[in-house]
Amino acid sequence: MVSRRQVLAAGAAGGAAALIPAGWAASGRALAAIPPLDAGDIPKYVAPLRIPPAMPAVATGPERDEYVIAVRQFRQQILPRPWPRTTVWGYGSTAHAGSFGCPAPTIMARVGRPVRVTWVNQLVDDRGDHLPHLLPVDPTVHWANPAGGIDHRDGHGRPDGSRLGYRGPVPQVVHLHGAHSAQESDGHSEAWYLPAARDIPADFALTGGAYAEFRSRFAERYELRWAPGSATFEYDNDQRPCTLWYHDHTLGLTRENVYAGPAGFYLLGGDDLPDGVLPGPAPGRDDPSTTGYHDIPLMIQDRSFTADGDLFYPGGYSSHPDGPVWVPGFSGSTMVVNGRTWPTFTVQRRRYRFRLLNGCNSRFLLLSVAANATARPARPVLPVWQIGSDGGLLPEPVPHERVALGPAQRVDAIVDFTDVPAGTELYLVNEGPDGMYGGGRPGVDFAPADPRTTGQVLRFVVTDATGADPSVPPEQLRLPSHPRLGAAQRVRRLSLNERRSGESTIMLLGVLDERGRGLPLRWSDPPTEQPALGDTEVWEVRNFTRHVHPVHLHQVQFELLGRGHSGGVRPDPGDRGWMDTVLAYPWEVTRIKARFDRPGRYAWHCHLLEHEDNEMMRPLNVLPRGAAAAGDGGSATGDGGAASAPAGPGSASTPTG
Ligand SMILES: [Cu+2]
Repeated sequence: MVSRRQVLAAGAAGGAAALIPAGWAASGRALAAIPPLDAGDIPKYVAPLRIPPAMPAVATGPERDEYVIAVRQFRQQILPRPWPRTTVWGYGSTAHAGSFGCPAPTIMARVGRPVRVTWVNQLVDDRGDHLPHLLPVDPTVHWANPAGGIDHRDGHGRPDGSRLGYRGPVPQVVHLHGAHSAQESDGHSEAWYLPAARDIPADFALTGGAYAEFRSRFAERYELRWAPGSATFEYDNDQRPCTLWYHDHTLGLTRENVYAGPAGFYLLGGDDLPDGVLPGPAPGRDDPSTTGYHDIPLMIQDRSFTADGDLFYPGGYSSHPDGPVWVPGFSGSTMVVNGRTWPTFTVQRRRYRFRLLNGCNSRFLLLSVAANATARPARPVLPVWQIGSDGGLLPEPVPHERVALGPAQRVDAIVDFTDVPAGTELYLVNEGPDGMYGGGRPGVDFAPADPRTTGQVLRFVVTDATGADPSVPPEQLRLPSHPRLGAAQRVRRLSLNERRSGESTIMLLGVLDERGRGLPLRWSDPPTEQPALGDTEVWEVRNFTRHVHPVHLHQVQFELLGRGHSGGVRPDPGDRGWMDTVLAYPWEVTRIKARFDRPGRYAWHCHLLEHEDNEMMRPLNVLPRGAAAAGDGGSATGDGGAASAPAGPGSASTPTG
């Protein structure tokens, strides 16, 4: 049993790396390995902020833009010199060897024009042999499990005695997070594929259980058959302009695949506002090298490193004798923005648009702009004007002193440096916790992140403006109105639960039983969330755990209706836009509304990647009209102010009005 005291002691000795508070680790011995690189020894604000360029396309045209994007292994200067470059994985265009990066180049898309991407798994060495994972892989969780062959893929594997666990070829599949994708292009967790390597053992499964079905569906729709080691997805871009991101989504391996680096932004532009109203531009595909950017994505991630500058992720952690075992949460010891630890960004005295993304595995961020990097509580000196959330612009700009950002969430924000004297240094600071988040206020309900390390994110150095700023000040900005969803046909009552599993406590999604208690279900249990095509549903998600979980639904952008003990508390202004990931607070009911208008197999899950990878994910199957099965967790409609009363287990009933 790891006590809080032991963990803190280990953290102090090891540079507060890989904290696993008692709340995350209900069992297991003390950490077997503490990374030797002390984050306090890394100088901050040395390297300039990296701004991911636009992803090169292989073809553009009126019908669609086409890309061929691979994931490869390479080295990138993430820590400041003289530390060596870090070996990472990342995406880039196969037609441009220099384009690979972490984060990857940004895919620039437009509403109404589809994007087709062939995603290639190129985790192979120079000879074409497979590369093993950069990090320990627990083969015993419910995961892709290629070594299990056709019969045991997408199941639990066996430990093979290695402390690093599975060392075979690494499965990959890409999910465009927040996209309104057809099922075959969604990046389903069981649609993974191995690289087309020379040395794959003959008894391995080359693809996940859903791959062949989605390959046929894609071939039927587009007359294009996926090549081995790849999948081609088409994104229709038939949704509001917004900030999406793409990342790996392999069953039971997402935490380590994403941690190793593969992720990028996908900016869906449109004409919801005239050009120039918002700060811009963002990087474009054919920009001259002198272009100044004022619309900048910031992917914020926590990472730990070894003394050699390699990525560190805990392995061999538990008492399990046979190899690495899943950890219930992860907190890195450094903050990495756009692929560099604690970068510095020279801004002009003008407005900037920042697409903030929390790309951490488990860490919650509480961000503000302060003049003092280490004072706590932080004293914000500039408001962060939120203009959008996951799914597009908000009804109106919302000024925040502090912005809360859970894993996978995006905040589209404007920061106005116009009145800041040149020469001023400001800091983006983080007061979220160095461990599991249960809600509440920093310094009152939990200790904020270490102000010397993970409590700092990015430095701004303000300089004079070199040109006029045509953008509208955020306090005068009028945002376009957006449609609200109509009445719901169904209310579904769902649960977030904590259960003992062997030596660990794991988190599970589920429904409610007849007494209104959480009835936890695993990924492989029969599907319960099966909306009828075209239906609008209210989901009431009861959190029976001590932790905040970011709940993500595929296919849809949803509205948050209410929170609180009965789900009747109106959302904060920043939560009144469209979202694909919502924070579900402990002991509260989080009520959301969504319309499911694409048929097929999708998923909903917790976006704490350690949770998602160990069963906190459930099928979301949208059924053709008339095919909605009984036992799909529905109940009478009730769109009003509060949660509906519990009914039978997974009971389904028709709407009453
Ligand atoms: Cu969770």
